[in-house]
Amino acid sequence: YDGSQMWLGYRPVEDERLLAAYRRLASSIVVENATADPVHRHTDDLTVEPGGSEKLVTSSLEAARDELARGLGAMLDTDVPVVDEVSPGAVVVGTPDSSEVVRSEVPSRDLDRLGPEGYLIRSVRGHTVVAGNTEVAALYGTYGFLRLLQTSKPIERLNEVEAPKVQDRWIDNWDVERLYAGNADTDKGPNTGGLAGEDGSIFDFAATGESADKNLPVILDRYITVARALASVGINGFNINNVNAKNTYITPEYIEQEAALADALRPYGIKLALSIRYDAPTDQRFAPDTLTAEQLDPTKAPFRDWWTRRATMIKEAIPDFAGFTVKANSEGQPGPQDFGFDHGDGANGMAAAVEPLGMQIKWRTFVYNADVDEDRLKRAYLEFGPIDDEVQPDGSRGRIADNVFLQTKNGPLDFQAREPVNPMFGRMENTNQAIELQITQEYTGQSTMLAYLGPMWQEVFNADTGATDESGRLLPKRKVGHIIDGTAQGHERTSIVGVGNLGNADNLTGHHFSQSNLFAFGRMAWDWTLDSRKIADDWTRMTWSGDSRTVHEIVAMMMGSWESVVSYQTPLGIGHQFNADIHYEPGPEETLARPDWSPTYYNQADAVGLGYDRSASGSGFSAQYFPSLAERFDDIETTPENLLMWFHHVPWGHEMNSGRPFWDELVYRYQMGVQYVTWMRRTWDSLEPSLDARRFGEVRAKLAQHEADAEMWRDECVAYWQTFSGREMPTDDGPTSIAVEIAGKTYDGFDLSQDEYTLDVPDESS
Ligand code: BDP
Repeated sequence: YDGSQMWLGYRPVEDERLLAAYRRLASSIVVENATADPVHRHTDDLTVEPGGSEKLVTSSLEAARDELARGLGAMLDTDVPVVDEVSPGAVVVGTPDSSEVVRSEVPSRDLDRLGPEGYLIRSVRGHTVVAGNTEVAALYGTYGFLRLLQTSKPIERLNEVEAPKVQDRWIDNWDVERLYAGNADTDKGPNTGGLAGEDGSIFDFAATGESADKNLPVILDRYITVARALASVGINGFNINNVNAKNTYITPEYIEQEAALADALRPYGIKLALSIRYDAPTDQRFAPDTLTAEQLDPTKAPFRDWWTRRATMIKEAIPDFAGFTVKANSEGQPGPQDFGFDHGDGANGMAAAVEPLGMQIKWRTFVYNADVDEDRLKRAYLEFGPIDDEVQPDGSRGRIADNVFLQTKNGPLDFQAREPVNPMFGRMENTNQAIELQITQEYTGQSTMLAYLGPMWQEVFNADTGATDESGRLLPKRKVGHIIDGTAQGHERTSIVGVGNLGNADNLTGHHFSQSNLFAFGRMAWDWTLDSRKIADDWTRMTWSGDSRTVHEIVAMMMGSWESVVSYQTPLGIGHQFNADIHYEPGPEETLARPDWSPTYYNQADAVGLGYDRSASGSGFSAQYFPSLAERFDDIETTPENLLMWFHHVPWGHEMNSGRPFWDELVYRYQMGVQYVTWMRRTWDSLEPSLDARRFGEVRAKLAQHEADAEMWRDECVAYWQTFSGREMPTDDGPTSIAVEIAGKTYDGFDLSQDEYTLDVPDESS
């Protein structure tokens, strides 16, 4: 095992009784008409790289059939034949169109409830039927069925019904720039390159003029592996380039290569999308079809027609192309404001251009001003709120077109390990919104630190926005998850986007445990109410081992790992203490050219205390939340301690819930985070006998580095804060070594209170 199959390695089932049952209940495969409806293919002679072990399939049902043969064959250590006739033990996959068995055995009212992507898995008189309304849904069901075996579940009396809560479940792979994970060449720190085909990229695209030499397009083995892995968790969109977009991606040469990639991904239900630059029409490479800067008026024909022409060119090669993602007027990227228009005009101009082609625009809201006369965190809502609220000629509210999603990061700053929820969720009411989560670990240890982010996203989706209706009554459904799945505000179009972590490393994500974040993202994009611990348990069984002690220990490591990163990097709500550029090491003392990129701007350290006052007495950012939340954040006593310094300049002597002064608590937090890593390293060592040598060794080496770097964070930050607090280092002089409960198990030796490692997820009914 080298990790290159991710969670689809299909280890042989070890438990004898389970194996016998599985062999009896999954003894043949029936997929009628598996190749009857080949999906569109633009590129003739598409081939997998020489020597590749993956294969190109022509339809989703063929993909399902092959995956079953491969997965069952490997797990049951016997050939499971593909046959035409159903007999006891058959696993039948299909849709009402493709399969006689589905038509006769699954009542149509059961299928009606599934929608286009949902599936059911049902035991019927000794065989199993996996059915959906579309071929892709049947493929999702196939992966769902295989997952049962991969996680040692009984498959005797199955009656599973699954349908995604959200329609668009996308990866934005920030290839290659900012590839924090998955890069085979650099272990730590991002690349600064920019194009697919450059160092670290998962894609081997040829640069302009090179395709003939490279004999491209060729489909690399790993594209198919990735397609299978993404489909196995229901990802259905793949934006392949960085948001700081290069126009190369919309040149004919790249479009050809993208079309080949789209052809390979299509059977897996994955649509391609691209990030673009707002001012691409002025690029001389597109001459004679270039515009002048004056023609970048998003309300007029030249701009819109240009984008329609370009999108049409893409659609001819990629008929199901999903659309464009736009980072405009953000961190130096061009946008409508450069030409006297606002974000609404820009988004609507692009949207009108692609609407006739059935495409959509994802317009990012990650905007802030260079001139920080006010709190950077307030910027997005200041820009977009009024557009969302604007009364339209027909009396409705909200100016932004329906084929636009505003794509907003979970927190108001920038993917910090813990942030309060972004007030845009809830406060924006009349605009389709996509949430953007960061799978690649930019601020959470990159490809060095073991940080399972499932619990973070669980916290995000379950965060209470405090949303009220017009009369001020709390909405019954007001969690971030409800906003995103459309149920809170009645939106029909829904979307979740994860910034991906795929690169050219053997295991595709750099750290073996980063795979768990891709897996968890997909599972939660499908159903945000899933429990991150159960997801970790599934992933561990699928990826590492079926042995229950091993699984238990690995899951325990994973469950506390994110909180420990928070503790030794940015505890108690202190955001963005990273040194410039790299976003890996600490730099609390740094003041950069721009204040709002500077750790000192965020920490506001002085002799009084630490943290940024964003309450009513400070920047007033808290007022962007619904009133109940604003009140809570305005008062230092009611602000959750894990968000304290997001909202308050906390005096060094402030008494914390533990009874300790803030300074002591802060130091303990740093220490606790480090101790957790030490505990993980030791626990991992103890698992050596039950794990494969290569991956065990690779994770072991990462954990050693992880521990050293966690210590560096603690030592640098604490020493720097001490120059302001002037206080003694607290020592462990009492009953401070409190046992910590992580994932149901108690561990000794952490110097902090128990609840720090347990998830505080409000009850669904609340
Ligand atoms: C920041 C990254 C930067 C991205 C930016 C964004 O450091 O590379 O371009 O987010 O989301 O976190 O646009």
